[in-house]
Amino acid sequence: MSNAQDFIALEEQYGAHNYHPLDVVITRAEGAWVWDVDGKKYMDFLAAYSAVNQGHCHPRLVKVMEAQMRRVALTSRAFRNDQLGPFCKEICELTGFDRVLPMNTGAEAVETAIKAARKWGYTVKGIPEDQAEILVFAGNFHGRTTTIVGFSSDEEYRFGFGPFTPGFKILPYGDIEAVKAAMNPNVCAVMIEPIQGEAGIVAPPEGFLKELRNLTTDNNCLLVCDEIQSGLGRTGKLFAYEHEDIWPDIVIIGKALSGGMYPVSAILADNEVMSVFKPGEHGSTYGGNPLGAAVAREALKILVEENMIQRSAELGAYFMEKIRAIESDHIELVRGKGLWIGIVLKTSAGGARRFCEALQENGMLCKETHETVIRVAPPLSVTRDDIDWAVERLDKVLTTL
Ligand code: IF1
Repeated sequence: MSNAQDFIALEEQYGAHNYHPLDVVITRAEGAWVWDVDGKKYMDFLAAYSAVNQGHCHPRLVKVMEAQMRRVALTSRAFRNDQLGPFCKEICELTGFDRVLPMNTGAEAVETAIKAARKWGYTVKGIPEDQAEILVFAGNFHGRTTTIVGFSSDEEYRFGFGPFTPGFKILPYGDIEAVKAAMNPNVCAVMIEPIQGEAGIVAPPEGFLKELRNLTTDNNCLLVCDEIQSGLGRTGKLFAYEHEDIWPDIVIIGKALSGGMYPVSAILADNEVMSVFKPGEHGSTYGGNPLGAAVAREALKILVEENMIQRSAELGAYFMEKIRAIESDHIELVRGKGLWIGIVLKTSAGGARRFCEALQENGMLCKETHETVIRVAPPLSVTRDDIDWAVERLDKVLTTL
């Protein structure tokens, strides 16, 4: 079988229709580039929602995966393995946290953070049983489990999936007064994306995270940062919360933790919080397995050794400047941090999807978000020449369509 239409037809006939992807059928990838089944080459400006920050099929990751798969891939946590310990040590040294708890998908790590926060609320803070509250923000995206979609503010994600887990309150993103008003002794945590991805690469007002940190400290509750998409170099820092120089109580990571090879997620926390988990109280068959631990170790090393965090900061600033210079009547504003840029279109532009389709024609794969935002988030291995190439095409599409 070779024709793209055949592959699409199979998916349409036998797959659930829970997505509406661009009709590009990818068969191969390398670094910032992907190839479709007809041999056409594209620059990947989504990077699997930041899971391939290190670039597609990074040779070092492929090598480690291969070698580890031949040795041992899965032991379960009933036994120990020789990759988990080194992984824990290395990630703690890199991030500065005391401890790590590995899981697999992002949503699982979010669930883990929710469990940690609640348990901390009951066992350390002394919240009465089943009364713990977690404050979250409108526009959030933390995953797709029934608990998580229950506190989404987006009907598309939640409609028809109830009844939902109680204990969450949704507040306007970036509104410190709203958080103050919602504070009460039963609040165990505030959970936030330091920059909201799905909402369209939206940052809270400057100083908000710092105020939120102070407020949570003053009210004896935890600050939980979901860095699944914003973390591991995407915004030009290891973690997006570093832009405001704060220290969260729990950090949730996933996606690029394995450089796109295999799902690996985790939460990071200091001793006081992480020690709420006792043997048997939480876990997962695959979480902390030797294959995942080995690939995550290498993925983190690549970020550091290939200066990807600094590249994100520098090339992101360069890219943003170039995009801002595009003279198009369709552009409302350009926002973002590092190599995470949202081109917000005016309502008169007729939606971002048609621009993404035109960019696809021109060899660039982008994914719109919230109808009006073109999301630009290439692998952090992207070069200045790649960016110049992309800007030319963005300019063409945004000025001629
Ligand atoms: C899909 C969005 C991005 C995340 C944050 C947790 C998770 C995600 C901040 C859950 C996942 C993904 C999932 C993917 C599309 C995507 C997405 F548009 F839906 F919102 F990236 F912008 N926290 N984000 O961004 O992690 O369980 O998926 O590993 O189609 O659901 P997961």
